[in-house]
Amino acid sequence: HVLTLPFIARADQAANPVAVKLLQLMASKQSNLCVAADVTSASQLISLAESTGPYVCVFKTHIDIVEDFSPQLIQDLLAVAQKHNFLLMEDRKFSDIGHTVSLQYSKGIHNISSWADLVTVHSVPGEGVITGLKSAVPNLQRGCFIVIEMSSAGNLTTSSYITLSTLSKWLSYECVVTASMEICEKHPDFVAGVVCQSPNIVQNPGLVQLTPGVSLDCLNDGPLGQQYHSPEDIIMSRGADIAVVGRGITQATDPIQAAQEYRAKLWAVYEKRVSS
Ligand code: 5IU
Repeated sequence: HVLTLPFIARADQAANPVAVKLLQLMASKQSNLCVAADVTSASQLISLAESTGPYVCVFKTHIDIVEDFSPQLIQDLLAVAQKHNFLLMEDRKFSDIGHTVSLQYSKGIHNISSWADLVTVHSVPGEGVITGLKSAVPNLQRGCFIVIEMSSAGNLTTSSYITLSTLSKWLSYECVVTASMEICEKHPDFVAGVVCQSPNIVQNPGLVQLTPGVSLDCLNDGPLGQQYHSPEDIIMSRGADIAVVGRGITQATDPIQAAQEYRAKLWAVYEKRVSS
């Protein structure tokens, strides 16, 4: 079963080169922690990468929120990623037609495809969104994660309230999951994994499950709609391979200590899962 298979064994079964690298890196670095670097200045972004870098497998950015962005920031980020051996994921959530996303990916001031090992993408537009992204990077080793379920309250990607009266909602949810997984299977060279909240969506051991909404201290962020779960819940019950932690680390009094604590707790649950 995919959940009890060690990352290193799954690396052999991954078709996307970034997924292979990621699974190997997670095993060697003993980290299934992705930090969500939702910060708005270049200096904050670099200092967070420097301080949490030794403990993470993926450093996830929203590059469009950086107010003093410059190409130098990318050079600095790449240098820190190499120094501390982590991958860069731009959480762009591409969601337009293929032609447009190919331009958003490889043009404009952020030139995402030139530096981000991984990007996130919504499956809503259909397969063209993947072929569009792929067409922009024919010669680069790049990968994407397809968003299937979100962590936010009231999101339209949940099947959790199945009753007869909501049967049609449940059926359409099942269709979204099935169709999204079909897109994954059709593009194994480019799809590294999926973003979701439930186990059993990922059946292919070569695909990685990334799951946001993790906190040791909070259950939610009030009216903003985020919903948090414990490391135990996210790795064991929800099937996450990689857990995404943002404010639990970035807003901690001591982000280094928080990153160490999240890494240790998340890795311990993964070890328990593979030995069960
Ligand atoms: N993120 C989510 N939920 C999702 C998806 C992405 O929270 O369903 I898809 C992103 C947003 C943010 C990070 O960058 O993950 C979580 O940050 P906090 O741990 O601060 O809530």
